[in-house]
Amino acid sequence: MGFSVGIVGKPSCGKTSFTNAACMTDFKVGSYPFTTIEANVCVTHVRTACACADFDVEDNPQNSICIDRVRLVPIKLIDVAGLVPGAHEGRGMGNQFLDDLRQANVLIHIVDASGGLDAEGNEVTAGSHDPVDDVKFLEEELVEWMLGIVQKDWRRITSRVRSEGVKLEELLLEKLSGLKITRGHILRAMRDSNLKAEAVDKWTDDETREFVKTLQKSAKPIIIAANKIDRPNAEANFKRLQEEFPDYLIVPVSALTEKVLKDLEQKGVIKYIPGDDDFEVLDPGSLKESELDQLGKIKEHILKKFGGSGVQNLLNRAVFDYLHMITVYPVHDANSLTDSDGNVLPDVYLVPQGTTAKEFAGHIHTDLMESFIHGLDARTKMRISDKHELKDRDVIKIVSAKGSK
Ligand SMILES: Nc1nc2c(ncn2[C@@H]2O[C@H](COP(=O)(O)OP(=O)(O)OP(=O)(O)O)[C@@H](O)[C@H]2O)c(=O)[nH]1
Ligand SMILES: [Mg+2]
Repeated sequence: MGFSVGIVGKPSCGKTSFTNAACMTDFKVGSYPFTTIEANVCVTHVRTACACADFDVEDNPQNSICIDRVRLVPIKLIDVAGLVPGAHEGRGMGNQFLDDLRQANVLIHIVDASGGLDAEGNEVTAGSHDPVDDVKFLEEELVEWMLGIVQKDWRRITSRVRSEGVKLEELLLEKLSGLKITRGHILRAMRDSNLKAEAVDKWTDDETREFVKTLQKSAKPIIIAANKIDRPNAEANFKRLQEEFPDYLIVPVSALTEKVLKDLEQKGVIKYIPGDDDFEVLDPGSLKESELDQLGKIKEHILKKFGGSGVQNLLNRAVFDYLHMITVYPVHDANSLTDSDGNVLPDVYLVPQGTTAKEFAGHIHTDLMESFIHGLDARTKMRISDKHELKDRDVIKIVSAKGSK
């Protein structure tokens, strides 16, 4: 599957709790550091208006789900081992977890906003640790890791650029394509850090680091979950994080709340739609007074106050508002909007804004891109060329020399 989100942060900040709440999985959670060692991988969904409403049709989704004209598009979460300072030098679980993040398009940094853990994830007096430090150190670790990859065989690279005239971006792409880093990312980072590829042998260490930092920001951007917002001190820290990092997307989150509500929804005790700031108790008689009281507190002090538990909202905002991904529906027949089996609007793909019709064909299958002839817009029934930029909720038939989709 295409779109992957890496879940990162120091030990015990709540990565696995967030993942379990989002995916309704049962991976091990613990109040001691390094509960997770091997990465947990699972699937959840982001929610967006479905194209079925535009065409007023009943759909038969295959790779996704449609509920009341809202399309649930699958994304992959990768919950990795906790990150401690010096991880790039092998401390804690070392670099293993970073390698697990190679395929991530974006990272969600789970921060313990209650300030109740030291930098290594050990419990300390609530409020005594400053989460601002966590944000700074995670970025530094990430940059060190990428720098290590970029600078491997650096001398050989610089001399090949200088003496053989090989393009630097090609050599870097070779190293970095496994990290989902594209030529576009590399060229943009060089431009933004004002560095000339031809003069790479003259780049200072600081300049190379600056280049890698810029590359990280566009290729592995970080979004912040101010988690444990249900705990004392967390709200004040959330506000401080916002002040300190005005350019970041920071969302208050209570992974614990989301899991509790989803579990109760699954048992039929409440009606709750993830992302909502409310729920309905279906059978109050089945709950003890104290349980009802607890639910009332959750509603008042978390859902109403912060606009929801934050888990679903964070994922939606990360994908659509922050990364500007759009949804595009490939079909076999642009009139009936079906695949070759007659399913209406069967599949939806998440692609970056600005994706062209030909690039979109490549998202479905490399063959389809290589043999691309033209596209057909199901709304307008107009032909579209390879360079035509797609819009959100476009329904497209791809016509290729090897058949169509
Ligand atoms: N109050 C509160 N506690 C939480 C929340 N999220 C997680 N926790 C608690 O924090 C502790 C650590 O949670 P985990 O999900 O195991 O943390 P982790 O980041 O995966 O930890 P490692 O795998 O060890 O790196 C557990 O005791 C959780 O119950 C939250 O939103 N609110
Ligand atoms: Mg864990």
